[in-house]
Amino acid sequence: MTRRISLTQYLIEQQREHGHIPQELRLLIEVVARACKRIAISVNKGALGDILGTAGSENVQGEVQKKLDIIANEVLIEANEWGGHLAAMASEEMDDIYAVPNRYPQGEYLLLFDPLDGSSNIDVNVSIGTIFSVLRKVNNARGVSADDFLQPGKQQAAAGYCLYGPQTMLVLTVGDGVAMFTLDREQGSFVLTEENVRVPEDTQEFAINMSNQRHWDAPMHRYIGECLDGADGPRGKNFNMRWIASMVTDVHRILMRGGIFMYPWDKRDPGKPGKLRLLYEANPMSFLIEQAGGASTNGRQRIMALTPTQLHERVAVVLGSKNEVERVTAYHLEHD
Ligand code: AHM
Ligand code: MG
Repeated sequence: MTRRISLTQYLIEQQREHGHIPQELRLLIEVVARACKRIAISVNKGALGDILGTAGSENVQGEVQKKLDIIANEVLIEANEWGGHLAAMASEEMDDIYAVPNRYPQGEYLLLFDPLDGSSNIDVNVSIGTIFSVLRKVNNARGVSADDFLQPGKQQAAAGYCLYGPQTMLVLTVGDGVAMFTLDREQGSFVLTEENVRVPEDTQEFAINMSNQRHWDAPMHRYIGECLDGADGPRGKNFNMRWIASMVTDVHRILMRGGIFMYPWDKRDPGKPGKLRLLYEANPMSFLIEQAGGASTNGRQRIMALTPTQLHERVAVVLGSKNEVERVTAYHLEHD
């Protein structure tokens, strides 16, 4: 059975015994966790907290913002701006970066987040989440700009998500495997419930929005076609399908029992590399999946090796059980 220790104790062990994280990073993760607890309270209130529905505004990507998108974004900023660990934050819901105001001390870290992932599920009471990623500001010059955030995902110091589901769970990596914490509401603290999470290398379960099938490229038709052919087809086995439309929830299932998640490039908007955001969604999820022994590519290259050129850059995503991700990637490379 997993040791029942708190997130604080886990992080202190990472700092003290394993030397994995400096104190500043530990405190930063604790603040993110505290913000997620506040978001969880709002999520749980639902209609009683007047948090459902749209806010009447659009984000930089032209998507209609939900009230909860905005609330979660504000909670994360307010919780993190004064602690002294951060130089700036960037969010899926903000056009530009948010530099820590001058009245607070400046730290060396950069925090990136998708404050409320799975927005289409908010109003229908289906699991949603918060995704976060931590980078170090490598440029020592004074001040901070969007360019400081344009680092490949392999440079992440930490990443994780908080899942607001039947249980509220925080899932974290600081580059030493993946740990999962469940919120104990009576104690008000996250308690370690899963350590050394491993994604099985093989799977018979895929996650993709099948309604986009007609827009896919040939390698995706081939891969999914073979899965659908089942035991009589070239794969010789049957596949099951799941699609929650909350990446946090689909990735959580894959961390727990394996599977492959795909949001590929498609012909609806040929100039757009994919739907999901590299910095706020693909990189942190790739870090978690790789730390659990899985793989993550954009169909051709390792996602965490990509150097972003803009803050809100999008990317195609294929992640999860290693052998399936390698197969999808090989199909793309063979086709090129
Ligand atoms: P969001 O950050 O605006 O919620 O969008 C991201 C979500 C992912 O969580 C999910 O995998 C995907 O969008 C679902 O897209 P679709 O509705 O096209 O199936
Ligand atoms: Mg999202």
